[in-house]
Order: sequence, then structure tokens, then C-alpha cells
Amino acid sequence: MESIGILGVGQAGGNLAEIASSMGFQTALINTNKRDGIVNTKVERKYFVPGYNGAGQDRSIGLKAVNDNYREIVDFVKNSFKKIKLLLVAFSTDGGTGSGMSPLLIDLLLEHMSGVNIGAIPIVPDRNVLTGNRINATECIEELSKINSLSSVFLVDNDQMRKLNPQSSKHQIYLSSNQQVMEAIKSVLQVTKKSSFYGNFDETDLMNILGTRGVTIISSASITDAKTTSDVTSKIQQSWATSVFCPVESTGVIRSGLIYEGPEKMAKLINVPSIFERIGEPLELFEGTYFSESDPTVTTILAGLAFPSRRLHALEESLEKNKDRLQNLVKKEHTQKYESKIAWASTLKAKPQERKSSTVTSKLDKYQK
Ligand SMILES: Nc1nc2c(ncn2[C@@H]2O[C@H](COP(=O)(O)OP(=O)(O)OP(=O)(O)O)[C@@H](O)[C@H]2O)c(=O)[nH]1
Ligand SMILES: [Mg+2]
Repeated sequence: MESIGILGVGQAGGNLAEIASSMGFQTALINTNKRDGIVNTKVERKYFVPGYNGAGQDRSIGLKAVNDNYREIVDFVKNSFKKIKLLLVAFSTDGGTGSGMSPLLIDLLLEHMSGVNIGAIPIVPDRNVLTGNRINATECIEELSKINSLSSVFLVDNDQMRKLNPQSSKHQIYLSSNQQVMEAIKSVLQVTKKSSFYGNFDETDLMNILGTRGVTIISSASITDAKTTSDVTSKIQQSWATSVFCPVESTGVIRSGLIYEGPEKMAKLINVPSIFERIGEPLELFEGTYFSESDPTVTTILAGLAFPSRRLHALEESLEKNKDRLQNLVKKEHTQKYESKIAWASTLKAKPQERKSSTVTSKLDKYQK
């Protein structure tokens, strides 16, 4: 049984939980809309908030769903996961259900699930989303960033897969993002089950890293073609920029893991100081070395990073630029009306004849000759 559980909230969260189920993780999902959650057939544990029919991109509806049902929801989550050390809550930040529910839900779970670390897998939307989604995403990420005692936040960046496959459909991008995220987490968990003569990376090491508050990324670099130390360093640093997660922007990694798998002769090209030169040496580094004849790969885990302000400002930028136009749109919603220039013409329309009542004698008098 894996020691990491995945709880999906909303549609995107459910999709991530679905893939996690097929990889052997314990999973569960929560939605305000039964029709969304029902398609994730591999997830066995499901909670649909009663009385709701989706949140229609309105975060306040997601928030209300937790407010009104938090006892049932917390019990559902507690009963869904057995003996896990880390629970990761997965959701998109730009919809209504996952984005509105998750920050409060995470805060409540931190209170009610002592002994289990709680982290998050929030999805940052791609560059094509519209104003309402951008507002949701920034509000949600701001709330998350303020939660105390929260473990690793894996910020999934939907733009990353789009950059690599510009021709792909939205659906393909979502699917490959979900796959990559779960594979990254699965791969480091797999390593903790291996044995090595030279340096084991065990589950305690992994949980130490993933328990760190802040943004975490996991990336793998194939170093088959590397000839020198600096080749290896640059391939690793490149993997931080091209993973499925928001690229590393600033210095200040707190805890880190460095795992080498491959032939012995390539291992000597790994130079720790040069790898961390750009982002600063972490407080603690947990290393694992596993010799085999497989293609040489270096997997790095960087935890405790700051929220990527450049990436997030890019989301906010189009709102700043269009502030007046957007505010006018809102004003217009409540004031707009159409005024016809032929209002006078309504008198032309056929009207039922009016029958004036008169006495019989007056009618008789009228025809009197
Ligand atoms: N990576 C990834 N992103 C997804 C996926 N599905 C949806 N998205 C992203 O999530 C956003 C939509 O959010 P949903 O998860 O559908 O929203 P929700 O939480 O169900 O909330 P409501 O539908 O408003 O009730 C899209 O703009 C995408 O950014 C997915 O499977 N993978
Ligand atoms: Mg939905």
C-alpha cells in the first residue's frame, strides 16, 4: 500500500485521482457535480456534496459547499485513506468547485488529521483562459500560500505541456499533464523501495523533503549524452525548466533530494555544488545512488521554493492591462438597455373594439325616423 494518498476535488482533481488509482495510490474524490465525478470509474471512494449541481466557476459556491457540510466531508476523507503519511489534495485553481473548496478543506484537514502531512497539487491554468478563470486562480493560490503547516505544494502548470506540444488538443494536454505529475510522484516513491550499497534514499528522507512548506518540484534528467560535469549540471537545470511543474524562478530551495540511477561510470559527473549554484544550496540534501545498466538518469526534488511570482504575474497581467475595459463591462451588465425610436408606433397596433354600453331606449331613439 502506498504511503501517499491522492484526494481529487472538482473535475480536474478527479481526473488526477483517476490516474493515481491506476498507479496503485489510495484515492478518493469530492465534487459538487455527480455527473463529473461519475466518469472517474477507477476511483472507488466518492463524495458528492448533496444539493449541488456544479459550481459554475463560482468559488463562493465551492466554499459554501465545504462550510455547510464540513463534518461529513472531513469524515469521508478520514475514512478513505488508511495508514498514509502524506495526503495530496489535487484540484484546478481556475474553476469553482476545486478552487473554492480546497483551501478551506485543506485547512480543516490539517486540524482533523493529525499524524498525516497534508500537501496540494493545484493546477495553474494555461495562457488562453479568460478573466474569470484568472481571478479564480490568483485568489485560490493566494489563499493556499497563507495556510500554515501545509506540506509540499506541487504547482502543475498547464502551459508547460502546451509549450512542448503546441499542436495538441486541450484534452491531450490535460491527459499528459496528469500522467506526468503522477509519474513524477510515483517514481520517487518507487526509489524508496530499492536497496543500494552506496546510498539509500528511503521513505523517511522523502517524507522529510515533502513535509517542507512551500512549492515543490520533481524532475528527471536523462544524462546519457553528457560528457562533462557541466553537461550534467546543465541537463539537470534544464529539467527544472521543462518539467510539468511551474519552472523554478528564484533561489531558496530548503530541502532537496538527488537520486542517481544508471551505470557507475557516469555517477562521477554529478557535482552537487555546481548543480545548486543557480538556486543556492539547500539546508538539507538527501541523496540516493542506484547503480544499474539502465540509461543514466538524475531525479531532483526541490522543496520549499517560493511561489513563482513571474508566472503568476503573467496570469494577472492581462487584467491589469484591461482594467478600465473590464470594469466597464461589469457596469454595463446592470445599466445596459435598448431604446426604440418608434415608440409612437405602438398606437398603430390593432386593439379590440371598445363596446360602450348604452340603454336600449337610446338605441331605439337613434334609429327613429
Ligand atoms: N491538468 C489538467 N487540467 C485540467 C483538467 N481538467 C480541467 N483542467 C483545468 O481546470 C480548469 C477547469 O476546472 P474544473 O476542474 O473543471 O473545475 P471544477 O473544480 O470542477 O469547478 P466547476 O466546474 O466550476 O464546478 C480548466 O480551465 C483547466 O485549466 C485535467 O484533467 N488536467
Ligand atoms: Mg466541474
